[in-house]
Amino acid sequence: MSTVLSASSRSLLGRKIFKNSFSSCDKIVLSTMESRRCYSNAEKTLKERFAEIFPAKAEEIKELKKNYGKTVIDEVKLEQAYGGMRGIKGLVWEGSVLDPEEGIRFRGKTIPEIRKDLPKASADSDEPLPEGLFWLLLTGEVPSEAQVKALSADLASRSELPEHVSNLLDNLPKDLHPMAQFSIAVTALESESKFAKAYAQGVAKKDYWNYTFEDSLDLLGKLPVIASKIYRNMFKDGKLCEIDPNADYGKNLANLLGFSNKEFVELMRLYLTIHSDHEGGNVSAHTTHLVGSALSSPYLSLAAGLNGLAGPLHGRANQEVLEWLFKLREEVNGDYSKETIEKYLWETLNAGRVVPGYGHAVLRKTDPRYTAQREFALKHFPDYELFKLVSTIYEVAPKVLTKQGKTKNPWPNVDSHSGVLLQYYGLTEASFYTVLFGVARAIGVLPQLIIDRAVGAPIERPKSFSTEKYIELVKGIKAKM
Ligand code: CMX
Repeated sequence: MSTVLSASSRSLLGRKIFKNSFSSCDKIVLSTMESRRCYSNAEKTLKERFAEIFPAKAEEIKELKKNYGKTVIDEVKLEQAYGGMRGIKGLVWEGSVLDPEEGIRFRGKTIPEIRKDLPKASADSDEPLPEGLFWLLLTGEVPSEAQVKALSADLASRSELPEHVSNLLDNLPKDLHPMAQFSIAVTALESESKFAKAYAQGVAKKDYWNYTFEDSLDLLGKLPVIASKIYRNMFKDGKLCEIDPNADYGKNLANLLGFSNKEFVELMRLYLTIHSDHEGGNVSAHTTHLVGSALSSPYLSLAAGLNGLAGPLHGRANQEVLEWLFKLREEVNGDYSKETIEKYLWETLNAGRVVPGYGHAVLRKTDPRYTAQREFALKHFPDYELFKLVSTIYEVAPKVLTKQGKTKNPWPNVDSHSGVLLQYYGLTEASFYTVLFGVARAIGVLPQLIIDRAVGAPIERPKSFSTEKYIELVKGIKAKM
């Protein structure tokens, strides 16, 4: 059974909270009348606010380029070209900046600040609404409670899957990895792309963002249904409950997956928020942005990003962590002493494998996303066996990795903790975990795609050299010194 909301009920939902709001593509361009309406920023829809904000942003970028376009902002060493381009400045990402010591800031806000400042679902809810973060990432503003509610309703109203995508998912081999299924379904949604259709009809560049915005919200609305369909098809009875038009994004995702426990709903809100964005250079964010720069639709761009997220050194590390933990549990037979865990860590390293969930390309301290999840566990299930195991590993692994002397960051990252939280609430199928990361990542990367289109970002095309050319280059530079 699929989730269905008609176009008319969608538009009703959108207008229930803001009677003047609009969200569908039939009102793509803000009319003079709409732009003259006089109500406060706290009443405006996301699309209205973004339409007001981005011209100033585009102007700011234009001025910056005019005044400082020739300013040198970085120098590149040869080792960086061969070292995964680590640390080279050259990307623009508005939503977040990652500090190696402090961790991520979303539009200037740390994770504790986000948890405090973003609107909540209700008075008895502690965790932020991820759709509120989407608003913040796109506009730089914290939305009002009513604005987030309207956005939740708007996203729920866009959740219906086209029949061909539903059938496609139902007919994929049950042993195909969930991330492959996820990427296939998102790619197949290309049939719905308003951007692709508008582009084929010759839409002007200044209007690209409108269609990208609509595709992005349509896509976000459908992701919980796709993810849950994959989960229910692979691991449960294949049936999906109806989407609740009055529920928030995290609650709908939890319900669709088949988990109505209140704490699990809270976990989903936290999970989606903290996994969303991690500045622009990580594989999934960079890939989505890169593919989008060729004017591929949000569907094709996100699918490309998801394929990157599926790699074991990136998002799939959350699955690897669980598999590694289970092997450890099996091997140590209930002995969770530090000595036994240290021995197991060395066995992993000596076998030439990485310790999943530890290390990071940018971070040099414990990931605050890890800390947020640890706090959640401490609050809700401090005595859970797997949580205690993860905590003991946290005490041992950094020392072992430091002693090994290879990794630049011996501290845990986000993936080190997420699986244990899901295990506690009964979502035990680890191969599915990266799909949840993917739903969250969409919340982080789609705002930048909309911004890219709004400010007319160019196709991305850095320069590459062959090794022969680099040898020529460095020898030439040396000779001149
Ligand atoms: N265990 C063992 N060795 C590790 C390690 C770990 N957790 N982290 C890094 N190293 C090794 C690297 O493999 C590398 O070895 P070589 O010189 O033999 O190639 C060396 O230490 C230096 O690597 P680094 O500069 O510290 O790390 P990178 O920026 O190259 O890579 C990352 C970063 C995350 C891929 C790496 O730390 C890793 O493989 N961690 C385990 C997988 C993981 O948890 N990934 C999830 C990251 C978060 C996410 O994207 O979701």
